[in-house]
Amino acid sequence: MFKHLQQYAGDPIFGLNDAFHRNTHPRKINLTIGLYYDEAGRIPILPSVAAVERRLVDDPAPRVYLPMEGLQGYRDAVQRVVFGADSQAVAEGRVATIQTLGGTGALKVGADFLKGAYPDSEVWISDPAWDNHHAIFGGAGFPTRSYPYYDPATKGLAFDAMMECLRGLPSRTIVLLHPCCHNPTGVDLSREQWEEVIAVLGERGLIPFLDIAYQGLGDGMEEDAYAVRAMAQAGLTVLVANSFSKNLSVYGERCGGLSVVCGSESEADLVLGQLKAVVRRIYSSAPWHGGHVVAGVLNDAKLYAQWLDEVAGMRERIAQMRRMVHEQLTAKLPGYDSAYFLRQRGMFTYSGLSQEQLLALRERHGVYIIDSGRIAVPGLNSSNVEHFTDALADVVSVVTH
Ligand code: KET
Repeated sequence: MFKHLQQYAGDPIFGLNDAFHRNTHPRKINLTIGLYYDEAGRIPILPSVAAVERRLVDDPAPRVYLPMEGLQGYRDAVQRVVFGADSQAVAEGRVATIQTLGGTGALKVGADFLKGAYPDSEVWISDPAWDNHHAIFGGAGFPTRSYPYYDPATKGLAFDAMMECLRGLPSRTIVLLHPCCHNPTGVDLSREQWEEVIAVLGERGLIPFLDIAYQGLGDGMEEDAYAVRAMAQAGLTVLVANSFSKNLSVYGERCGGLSVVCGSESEADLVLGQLKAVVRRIYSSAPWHGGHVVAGVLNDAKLYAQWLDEVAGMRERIAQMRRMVHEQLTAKLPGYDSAYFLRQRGMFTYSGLSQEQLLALRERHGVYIIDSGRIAVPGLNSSNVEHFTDALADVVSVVTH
């Protein structure tokens, strides 16, 4: 029955992560996937998360179905973390929020919801993109297009080209944006640039869809949410997909949220109903365990404060690795400008390395970086960073000179 199907080419991120695990190089380094590793190269179980999990075991509760929209305490916590404790839009009851299956689930529910509301819109995605954005919105039946974002010449933002493109989009076009820690480039907008984007979104009647998967890993929990809050404040209708996979290190628990900021409380009620309808028809309800873990951490004042410290620790370690790489490359590769390691934010850095260089890194040094040249910085630690910069110095000087 299914012999006519095409072979799935695999995912460029998960595929190379698997290849890394098969490699036997003694000093191999995994810089493929957006997972946070600690200084010992382990994926941490945050103490705040472990504390809640112990409670859930010691005082077990029946694993009932959650409501379609998820746990109330979880949804409240999403609103506080993403929009801020003092959000006017939240206070006015204008934000419809549901618990979702990770950030990916939030994007999928949002995409299906928008397909019902605006079936003829296009979805515009940054160039380059997290590939799954095209797949998710394409899969929901939208044509997807790209707006300019990254300038390889400066390894920075192509802001003028981006703005020119946004200014030309028809009303009700959906624009996918990353509030912080852009994946794959690590290149973010400044607050002044966000203000300009917000003005154009408002003037043109565009629909911003924000994907915030790395809140707290760039400049800080509040700082990283600037664009979300500024858009809500400006009165825009905006969708926000957030993920707790990285900042709570609960990847496999599938914990995210989808929020839609609406013009009024009654509109938010309508939207919430439609979001529930989408959830019901695709997976019915969100996970009980992950929901209770996240709500347990975020709704307990002590654990919440502890979690903020844990995220600060991750953020500072990433920043330190960026500084170490820059320092070592400056010494090992004079003439190679590695300042982009310092400028780019969050988990990812966009290296601009060629396919030949990436292949040499894998084959000669066991250093795994995905084909786009995106480096997942948390795979580095003080024990392997020398090997990484040696390897980079080798392929950059050998292959290009
Ligand atoms: N949005 C972005 C921008 C993102 O980078 C990821 C994951 C997600 C959403 C998915 O979040 P989740 O809560 O896991 O559903 N990115 C990493 C892993 C992946 O590709 O799925 C990555 O880019 O390596």
